Amino acid sequence: MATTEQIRNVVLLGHNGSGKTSLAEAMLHEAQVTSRQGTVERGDTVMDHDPEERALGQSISLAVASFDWQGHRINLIDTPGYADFRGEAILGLAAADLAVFVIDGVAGVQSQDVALWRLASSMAIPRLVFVNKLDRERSSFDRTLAQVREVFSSHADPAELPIGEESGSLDAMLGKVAGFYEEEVDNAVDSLSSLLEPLIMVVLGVLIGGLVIAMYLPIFMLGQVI
Ligand SMILES: Nc1nc2c(ncn2[C@@H]2O[C@H](COP(=O)(O)OP(=O)(O)OP(=O)(O)O)[C@@H](O)[C@H]2O)c(=O)[nH]1
Ligand SMILES: [Mg+2]
Repeated sequence: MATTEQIRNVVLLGHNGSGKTSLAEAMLHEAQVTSRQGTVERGDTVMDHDPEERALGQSISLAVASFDWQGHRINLIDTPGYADFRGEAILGLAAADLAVFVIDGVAGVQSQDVALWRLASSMAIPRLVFVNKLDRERSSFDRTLAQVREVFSSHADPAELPIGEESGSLDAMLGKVAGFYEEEVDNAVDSLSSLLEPLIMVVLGVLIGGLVIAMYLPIFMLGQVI
């Protein structure tokens, strides 16, 4: 049983379709609340539980799910992004200790994001931005961060960095990782050869020396005998 100090009410906000429900689903799965991660496409997410939401593939009303994380109880509030349902987002904000703005990394900061940011700001609620859909083509973390700084706050600083731009193309991501390892291997080979070179010279010197002695010793001994 969590004490009041251990409870955090976190609201997910953002333009419609930015991925709030999908993110909530990933968090619930990561926290082992669900055994299988639901998707909006399959219509089996925890947060979009209403048959109408599932049929439409979009959230209509606010939904709450809880999970334990690092000694805290997180009450996660998913809200709809459509302007028509702004009232639900306001309700979520009213109960929140923290607002997580889920921003589409392809579309960037959109109209609903701006309206909701102003609202959260006027309510003095701490805000965090999550740049989503970075696996998609034409997504950009840097471009979105620049927009966030321009539109939301110039003080926005990244706390986590994504592994790579457009990592959706697995090739590009693996290419980068492979490139990194290639560099590592090249460096290792370089340092090994710089270590081995003097050793090879010494071995060669000993071999040549031995060969010279082996050739001239019988002649020298023969000279002694004669
Ligand atoms: N490629 C990709 N697609 C995503 C990602 N997150 C969400 N989506 C897709 O984006 C669409 C919208 O996702 P939702 O989770 O319903 O977005 P939402 O913010 O909850 O939308 P509303 O409830 O209508 O405000 C769905 O088709 C998701 O599968 C992501 O990180 N990458
Ligand atoms: Mg949703």
